[in-house]
Amino acid sequence: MVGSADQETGAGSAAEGPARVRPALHVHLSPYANKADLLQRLRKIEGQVRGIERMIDEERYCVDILVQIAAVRAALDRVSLQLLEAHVEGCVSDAIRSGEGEPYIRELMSVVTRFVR
Ligand SMILES: [Cu+2]
Repeated sequence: MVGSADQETGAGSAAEGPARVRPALHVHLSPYANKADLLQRLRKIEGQVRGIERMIDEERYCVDILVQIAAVRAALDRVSLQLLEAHVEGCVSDAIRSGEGEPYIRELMSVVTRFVR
């Protein structure tokens, strides 16, 4: 989950990705991820990150801080997995059904690779 800043903008996948990019709002259509749930999880993560900031400011014990960082990483991984599942069930499945699956599958493998390195 360590990556460069360009992941935030989504840049880097356009070259080999599908020609038309769907809006992120499609997630509400999936039973696996809905917008409200994702936003709630992210707000919780935001709070956890502020907690880490506070721990460092208060010069708390290093290992206690590291445990909190690991928890945030795990929480972000869960958000990613939920979004990934929604994307596969939604965008990718739709594209395959309409005979345009190939670029979506290439893009999917490319983004999954970012999570395993
Ligand atoms: Cu999608």
